[in-house]
Amino acid sequence: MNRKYLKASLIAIAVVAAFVILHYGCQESKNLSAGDEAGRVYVAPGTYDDFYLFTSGGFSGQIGVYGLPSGRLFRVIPVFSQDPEKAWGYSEESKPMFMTSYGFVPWDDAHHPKLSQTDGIADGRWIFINGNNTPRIARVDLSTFTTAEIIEIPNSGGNHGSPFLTENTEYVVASTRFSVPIPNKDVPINSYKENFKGTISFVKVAKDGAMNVEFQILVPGFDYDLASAGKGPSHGWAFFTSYNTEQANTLLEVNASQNDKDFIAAVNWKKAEEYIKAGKFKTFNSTYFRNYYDEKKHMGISEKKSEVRVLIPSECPGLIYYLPTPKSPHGVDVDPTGEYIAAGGKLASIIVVHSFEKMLKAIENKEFDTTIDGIPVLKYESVIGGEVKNPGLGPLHTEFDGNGYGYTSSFISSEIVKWKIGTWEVVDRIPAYYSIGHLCVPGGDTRKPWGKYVIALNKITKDRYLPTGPELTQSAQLIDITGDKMKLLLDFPTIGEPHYAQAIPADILMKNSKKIYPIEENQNPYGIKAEKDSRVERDGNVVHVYMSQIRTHFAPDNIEGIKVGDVVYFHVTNLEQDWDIPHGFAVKGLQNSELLIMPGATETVVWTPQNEGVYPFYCTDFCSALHQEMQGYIRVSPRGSNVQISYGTGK
Ligand code: K7E
Ligand code: CUA
Repeated sequence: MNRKYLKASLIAIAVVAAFVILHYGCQESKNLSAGDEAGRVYVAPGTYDDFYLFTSGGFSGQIGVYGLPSGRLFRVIPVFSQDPEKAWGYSEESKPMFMTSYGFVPWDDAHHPKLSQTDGIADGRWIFINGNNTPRIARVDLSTFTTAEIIEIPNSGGNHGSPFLTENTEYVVASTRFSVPIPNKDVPINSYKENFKGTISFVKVAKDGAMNVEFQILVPGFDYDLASAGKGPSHGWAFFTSYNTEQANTLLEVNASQNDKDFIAAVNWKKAEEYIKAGKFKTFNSTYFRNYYDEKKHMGISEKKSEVRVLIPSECPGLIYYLPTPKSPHGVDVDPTGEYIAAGGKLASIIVVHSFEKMLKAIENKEFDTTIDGIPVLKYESVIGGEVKNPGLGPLHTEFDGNGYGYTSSFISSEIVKWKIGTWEVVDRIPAYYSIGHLCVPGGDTRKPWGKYVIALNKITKDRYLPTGPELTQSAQLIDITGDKMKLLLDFPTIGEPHYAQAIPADILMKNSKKIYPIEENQNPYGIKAEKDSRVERDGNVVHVYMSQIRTHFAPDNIEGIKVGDVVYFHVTNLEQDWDIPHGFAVKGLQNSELLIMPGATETVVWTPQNEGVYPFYCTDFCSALHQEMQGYIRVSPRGSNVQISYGTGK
């Protein structure tokens, strides 16, 4: 072999090697095993964290995903609010998820994440969360950590008491916080007592997760606040707190705090199913939307619905009863045995615990005080199971540890109070910093709590964090409950305002976590399966760009023939089939948001160029050592120019 040839070959090999290292270098470092020559140590998932914690974002409308016990934030799942990071609500595919009977509503106030259950135990398939403002329930798929469905709740003034679910995820429930005229109509507000009503909704969940508003119950015009479904012996029932039984429509702070006791509504939903089957419902014409994300099409689909079945309590004896409960109750929580129903009476000096068994007896013996709109009010003494004395001020929510203890958050005295089921004595208390709302024990709302921790979800942090201007962070606190005394382990800030949270052992979710979307299953009508299918097509002033991405280039990456006034659809398919290799897409001056496309997925963004010129586009996610090279140009010519569409990769 001549020396010149050998030298050229060696250079060629070196160039190829450098290219390979640059090209795949980043991915390699993500796949570290045991440790590498540089001394970097691989840490197996679960080394630091053995639980996932899902917190509601409150007014942020999203779900935060944290590890426990570290308190590290892993991800924010966009649910009800637009999120340019992931093009949620900006991409053409995700926009239909925000459709409602009020139009496109790109935000909400999300309070209660709730994990799907099988046999009363969290199973890790989905997490549901309520939209409080524009009444909706979302279902998030926990194999992809993305929002799979959002259904609107008709005939509701605000969906606060939601989405609490039954033992086998047969139903997620929803109750209206604000009573309104139903169906809604133009009436004087001071005709509240005669015109305003509440609704309690049962949303059926199919095997594949699809939701449907199965039926609603028309109830007196109180404020229905929170809910909890029965379990074990009380499976088949669901419980809803209500306040403002005074039916005030102004200055509720005074006017809705008159009655000594308000009610927990106990609904026999098995009975409701019988009434539905027997045709004892009224059909209301109510418009609402069901939006779901088709995982194969990579596309949100909006369905408009127009009817809902409504049960009227006075025509359905045995459907619903009121349990008198002091005073303006907020939370309601059923213990793991299914026998006890604890109520957080915000203005009460005790925690009231109703007995399910006594409730059934009282119903049988007709121990009623009175009847309201066909709903019997049971006698307080007949249903009471116990009263926890000295529970702190402003009790709100209770979770259970599975060892016979309840943990109640007290907002005003800012503490968690631990009490014993049966003896009703307070056995421990720990301060929360500060103003605790909900609290969460892993599985603490299920038949078999995992226990170990209680997480305080706090509204106010005052001096515990560095100041960040007029608003300080909200926070969670991790508290050890394995001993007799609760022990504070950690504070960590949260995304938005945490209301409720749910925790689940990591291994239940990890084994189902999806790594890629198989490209051969991609049915997006604008998706392409290979680079050779990439193209640009003009249809009047609409231009479709079918674009592919793979480390580390776009195809096409040079596009000409676009004109001012065109509406350009970039349909971008990420052809990667490797875990954790999303690519981004953005063009200069893009008016909505970048795209972040998962391996095997297609997403679309619309661009309307305003001025002639040459516009760069590029990948927004540092996907490999040659990420910066992942770029291209689009030439935009004046209106009426005769530059023809052309495109390519310059090969
Ligand atoms: Cu108590 Cu909206 Cu569940 Cu907040 S609610 S704290
Ligand atoms: Cu693709 Cu950076």
